[in-house]
Amino acid sequence: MEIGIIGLPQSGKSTLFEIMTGVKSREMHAETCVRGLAVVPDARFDRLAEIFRPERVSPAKVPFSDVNAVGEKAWDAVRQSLAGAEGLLHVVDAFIAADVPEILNRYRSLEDELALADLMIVENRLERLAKMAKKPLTPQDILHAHVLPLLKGQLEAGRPLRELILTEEERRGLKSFSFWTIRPELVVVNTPEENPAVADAFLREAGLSVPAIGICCAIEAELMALPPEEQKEFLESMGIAEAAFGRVIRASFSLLGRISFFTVGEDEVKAWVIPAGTKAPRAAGTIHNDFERGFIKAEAIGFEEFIACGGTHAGAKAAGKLRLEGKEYVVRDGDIINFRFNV
Ligand SMILES: Nc1nc2c(ncn2[C@@H]2O[C@H](COP(=O)(O)OP(=O)(O)OP(=O)(O)O)[C@@H](O)[C@H]2O)c(=O)[nH]1
Ligand SMILES: [Mg+2]
Repeated sequence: MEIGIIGLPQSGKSTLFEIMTGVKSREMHAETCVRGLAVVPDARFDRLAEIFRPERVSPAKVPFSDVNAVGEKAWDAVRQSLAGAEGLLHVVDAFIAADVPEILNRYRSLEDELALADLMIVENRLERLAKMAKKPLTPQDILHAHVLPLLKGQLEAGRPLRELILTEEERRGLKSFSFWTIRPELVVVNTPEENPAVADAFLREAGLSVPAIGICCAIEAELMALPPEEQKEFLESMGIAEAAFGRVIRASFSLLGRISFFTVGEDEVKAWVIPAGTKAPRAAGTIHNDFERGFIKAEAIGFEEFIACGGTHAGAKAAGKLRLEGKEYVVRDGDIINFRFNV
């Protein structure tokens, strides 16, 4: 689970990465790829931490990667560094080019490059497959021979691969190619300080098929440079309720189809990150293998209900709201869970 930051040179990638993760990527010239974790803002988590006042808090985090690459080999470095990234965050510079057609041009110029890179991989593989026609084919070869022409058509039509409807098996079979346009993408429009509304105009007019958010990295960087107690004042003076980078992190988190459930107690309040649709035993396994192996039941309650019951397990139990869920239970976002297991 990782999100790779991409964008044209000098679009504000490292600035955004630094705001979100606190890792000073621009000072780390020697490192081609800088990784950092961003805390996912979650009011429910904060509330639970307030209630339990635990020794440790462990909120959900999203890993981001920022590539510092210049020169001729930059593209290769980006490709290699981000091969394992599950999702992409595309930063589009709108802080100099503040009119919509030009912003769109910038967005498209990188998207076209990504699609072209994917097309080259597809064509290479198809050529190699054609050459081995007389040799015995592996199941992987057969899958590729069957699916890749479909991908080729899609890319030639100027459409990203993520729009194709593929089976799980096909997706798995294509994984090793690390295609750019098959991965989920979030667009971040980096707006000029004096015209934040240009992002809205862009989002209205561009007709993107992927989620997008406008943010002014320069303002947010200023904000993050302040001591925490002054940050709130700064936001209020700008008439903003929440820093926009928090929304970017949250959107990145849902981009990857992740949800979180909570474990609570006086020692620790922790948000556990799982793919949406995960059943209780697998979710228990993220805490410890033994929890999955010896899974008996999940004692679960939704966050809202927990609060409605006075924010205690005793209250929840008395109200009959503590559910005992079995192996087939699909964990919901915001569940507070206590696993019963036996090994
Ligand atoms: N005015 C303005 N300048 C910005 C903004 N965000 C970034 N910059 C400036 O743009 C320049 C590039 O920012 P970076 O964050 O290093 O951009 P980058 O995409 O990481 O650049 P490369 O890694 O060199 O491709 C820096 O001089 C920043 O100060 C913004 O929102 N507004
Ligand atoms: Mg950079």
